[in-house]
Amino acid sequence: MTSPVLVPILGDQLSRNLSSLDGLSPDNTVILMMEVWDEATYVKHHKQKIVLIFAAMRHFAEALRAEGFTVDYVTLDDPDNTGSFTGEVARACERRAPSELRVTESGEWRVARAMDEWEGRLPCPVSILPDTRFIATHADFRDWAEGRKHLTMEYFYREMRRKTGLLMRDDGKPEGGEWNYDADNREPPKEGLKAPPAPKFAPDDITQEVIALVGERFADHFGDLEPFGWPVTREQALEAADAFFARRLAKFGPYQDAMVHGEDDLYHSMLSTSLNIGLLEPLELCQRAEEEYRAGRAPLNSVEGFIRQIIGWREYVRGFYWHAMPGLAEANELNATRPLPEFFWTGETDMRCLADCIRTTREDAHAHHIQRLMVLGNFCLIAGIDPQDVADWYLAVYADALEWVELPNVAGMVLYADGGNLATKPYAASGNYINKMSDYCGKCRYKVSQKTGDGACPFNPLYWHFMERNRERLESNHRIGRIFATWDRMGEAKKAEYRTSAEKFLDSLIPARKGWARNETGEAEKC
Ligand code: FAD
Ligand code: DLZ
Ligand code: SF4
Repeated sequence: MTSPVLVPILGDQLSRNLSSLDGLSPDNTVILMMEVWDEATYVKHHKQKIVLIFAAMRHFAEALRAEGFTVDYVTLDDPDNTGSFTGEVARACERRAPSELRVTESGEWRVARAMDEWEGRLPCPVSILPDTRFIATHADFRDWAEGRKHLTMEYFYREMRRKTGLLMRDDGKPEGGEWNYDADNREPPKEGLKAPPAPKFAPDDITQEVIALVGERFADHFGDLEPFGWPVTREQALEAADAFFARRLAKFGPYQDAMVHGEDDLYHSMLSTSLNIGLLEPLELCQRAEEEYRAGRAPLNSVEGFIRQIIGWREYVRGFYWHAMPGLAEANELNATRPLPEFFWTGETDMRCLADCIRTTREDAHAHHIQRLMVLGNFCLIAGIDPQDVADWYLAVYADALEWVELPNVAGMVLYADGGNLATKPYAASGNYINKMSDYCGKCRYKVSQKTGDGACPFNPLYWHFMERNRERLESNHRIGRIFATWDRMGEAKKAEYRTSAEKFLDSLIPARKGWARNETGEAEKC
């Protein structure tokens, strides 16, 4: 092969219809895939996340080879591996003397900036192509956001409904007459609520080899290595999607916000890892969901809710990320500076809701949305945890975490660190919300009905402590401002009790030791 086109494919670009592969024939193309130390350690990812990415990359390489493509696959333990995308792309240029390097843009700011340097460093022209796997282009989001005071997701979502035609009637109105059926989707869990299990995929030889590698090289990273059951091929991901549509979609809506001890994913799809690394496409999932509705197998509130998560929230946070970076990574509007507590890594806390969410995170590299938002996130918000500590934790511990989706959720939705550009109000809640939406509180050491003092649910005093601390910033917010009238009506003695209880609890928190999320120096370790 003379002067081929060199196509680097990153670990979250495992899609056959990737823009960089479009129109290329196997005869004159070399595909480059790289397991690199920098990516595996810029935060110390959960062991299962590394297995997921490497195993899916190795399977994707096999599938491309079966089509006749030449794949240069650099494994982590290749003695010449330089440890970085830039180093490996430069080495591949020496090996292959390509006529052109063609790559799909990176999903992450950090890698995109490195890619911008390639043109000047490499001996061939470099084309960086748009990632066409998203429904909204960067320009779509920019145009929509321009001149708006508030970037409310709901209005962006309506644009996406119009653009895709999903759940739209011929007269241009939304199916069923409403855009959003969230009001029907807040059922608390019934006693004994249990969903049909999501499929788990037994690791084949390729995945077993990666599990052994990760066990050896990343032993000090957070999380259980096994059992590992995530889909690592498109076929497995399609099987997981089939199971979701057949068994869970119909009840996805009503129980979307419910939490049950030990029932980790309830009616959620468990498809985020497959979507985020490219095994599934957002539009194909939404079209399947719509078919289930049209065939009468799933109600509109469930189907609309599922579609909104994908063409609404997922597309919106991606647009928001590129709109708000690089500032978003530094944002700290509420001046939160408390270090993340050690129990986020060990799970050792008597707060039963947090312990259960951290357990599922450790066991599965997954927790569902309300666990991430209203238990783990809510705690970080009202306890005033430093946004960078929180972002590192979420980026490290979830198998579906890539910065473009993790950071807007953490800094914007959970912590209000961006000053309310993403969320219209902070999602702060006392123990009452968790008690209503879960079965956690009944067997907790703390009493959810007790507001202050020893034995009171810590969410209760922390909630008021947060409100009082941030009064100046929050009072003018029409969605939350009225809460201060309740505070003002409280007697001084009651207020003092809240303050004392919250401060006593905050003082008891042990900060996480350095080295859980990043190594001590903050630099990627040497391979
Ligand atoms: P389902 O509940 O079945 O939802 C279907 C799909 O909708 C998901 O697979 C996902 O692709 C999409 N989706 C739902 N909510 C969101 C959202 N808020 N933002 C973007 N997409 C959404 N999701 C990630 O994919 N990666 C992350 O790193 C991530 N970090 C998060 C951090 C915080 C603090 C919060 C509150 C949410 C985060 N989410 C993240 C969103 C959401 O929690 C996960 O997408 C979801 O739990 C994945 O499980 P699932 O596939 O069963 O989702
Ligand atoms: C998350 C991840 C990890 C752990 N390792 C690799 C890797 O070795 N090689 C690779 O191509 N991609 C990896 N990824 C995913 C990348 O971090 C992701 O592709 C970039 O951040 C761009 O979005
Ligand atoms: Fe969580 Fe409070 Fe309920 Fe315990 S009582 S489970 S700490 S909300």
